[in-house]
Amino acid sequence: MAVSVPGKIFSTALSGEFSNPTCAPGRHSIVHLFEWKWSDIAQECERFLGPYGYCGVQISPPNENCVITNRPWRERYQPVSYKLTTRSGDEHRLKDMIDRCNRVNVRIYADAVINHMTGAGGSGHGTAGSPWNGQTLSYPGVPFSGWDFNSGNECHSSDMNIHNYNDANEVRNCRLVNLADLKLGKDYVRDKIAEYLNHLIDLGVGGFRVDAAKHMWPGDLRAIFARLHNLKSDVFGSNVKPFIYQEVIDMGGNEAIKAHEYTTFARVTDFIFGMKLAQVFRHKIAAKWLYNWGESWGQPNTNNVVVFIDNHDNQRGHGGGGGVLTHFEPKLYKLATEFMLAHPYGFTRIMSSYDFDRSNTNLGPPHDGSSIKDVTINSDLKCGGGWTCEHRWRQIFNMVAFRNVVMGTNVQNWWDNTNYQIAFGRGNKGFIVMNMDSSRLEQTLQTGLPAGTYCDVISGNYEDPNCTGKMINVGNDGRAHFSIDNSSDDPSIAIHIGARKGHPKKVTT
Ligand code: LM2
Ligand code: CA
Repeated sequence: MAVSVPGKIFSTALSGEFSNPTCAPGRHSIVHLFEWKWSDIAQECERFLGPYGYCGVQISPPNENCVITNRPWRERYQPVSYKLTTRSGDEHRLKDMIDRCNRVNVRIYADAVINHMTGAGGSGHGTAGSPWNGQTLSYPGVPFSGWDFNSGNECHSSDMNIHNYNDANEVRNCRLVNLADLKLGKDYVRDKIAEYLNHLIDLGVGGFRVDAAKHMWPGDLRAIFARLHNLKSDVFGSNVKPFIYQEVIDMGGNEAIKAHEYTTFARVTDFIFGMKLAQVFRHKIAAKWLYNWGESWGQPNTNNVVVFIDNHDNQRGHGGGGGVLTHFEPKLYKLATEFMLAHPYGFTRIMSSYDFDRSNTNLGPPHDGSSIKDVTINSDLKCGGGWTCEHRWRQIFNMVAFRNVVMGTNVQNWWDNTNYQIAFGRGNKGFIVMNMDSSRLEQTLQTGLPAGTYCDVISGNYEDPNCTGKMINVGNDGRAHFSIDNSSDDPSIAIHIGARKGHPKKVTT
């Protein structure tokens, strides 16, 4: 059944002041290098992310955090001050990384934890040596004191914690898992946070992921963002605002807080995306329904979202819950990621993980004593030493390039077998065929592409002048024959004009 779907990517909806990704031209995806050291990220920008067409990197929170026994990853979500020293490196390393990445056209987006400080209760010293006391709410490294936190005046729950997600006041003024909740209505608090974010902007970052945005009033966030500097003009040009994407977990249910409260000024992370795609690739919803993927599935406007298959929380059953696909199920994970990158909806983020035992969801990154280990790179491009590096999987990095090459085109030439075999094109630039069905796919399809011999970028690479994987011949009529064994590890084929024999290879536009 051939259906033509009118594409919808150039929306008329206004997007916010901070919604524009600040990628270098021709680049359209970021990767979260979760818990990597700054020195490793600097090298990764130069040796891989730049050459392979990535736009940028989401880094772990760069500010001082509390030190927890066995150094779980989650200690980095308990700020002690805004000094730039963590297990990933100090300010000098951070600056070196930002400069080196910017030089090869890769942007840095910092994870900004600004809703709270450490857990209330306990005391100690942070990763930069600053003392903190969660009993008295004293954080002299900023400095913040008890006056700077929400109290019983603002939060009316029995124990100061959040229990009722149907009460917006409680969700925003009480404590998220007992974390000391900052009083963001105060100018002093807003100023300190803006000073921190401006420090990062002046070092050259391109923007921020805002942690726990659901737990902050949109008006408070706007007041903080209004204080932000423009990005460094030598890198980004003049009058460019930071790119901001806010973590708002809105599954489309009945909770009090909705993603759309935040999308008039910046983007939100779209949690419906990974949940629904997991249902499709786990055979709970037939793939043919993807023909109208995007807003029709209850998701925000394409210009207002950052999309992803999994993130550092939901891949281990934290925030936003389980059920998503992860690197632990590589066949389905690759297919879902290929679909995400082939489809025009949203601004795409790739997760790059480290291995962990799923019975210990707190386990920190590969380490030697208290130091994070170097990321090791094998001769086949993959990583070793416990680093998973999904962003280096061929099927994924080649589809990052596919997305760059087809950007600006609509979904066209949709085809499905009424079940789990689907195919679609992107203008006259790219075409993908996927077989999640229980039988072989054997089809001649209209690709919309110019005649020629194309390298399938799922089974191999285009190494000019050769394809290392399958080759697909597109005839003068735009049609090509596809044959996909459903039991193969990679039951999909993707071709695009940046990997066409006899033409120069392209990974960006
Ligand atoms: C986020 N987004 O809104 C992060 O993506 C998520 O990783 C953070 O939680 C959360 N918000 C707060 O920044 C993680 C982790 C929690 C952990 C917190 C703080 O998912 O489990 O909470 O970081 O480290 C932990 C304990 C919790 C305890 C709390 C305070 O798990 O039981 O609460 O610390 O001591 C008593
Ligand atoms: Ca709050």
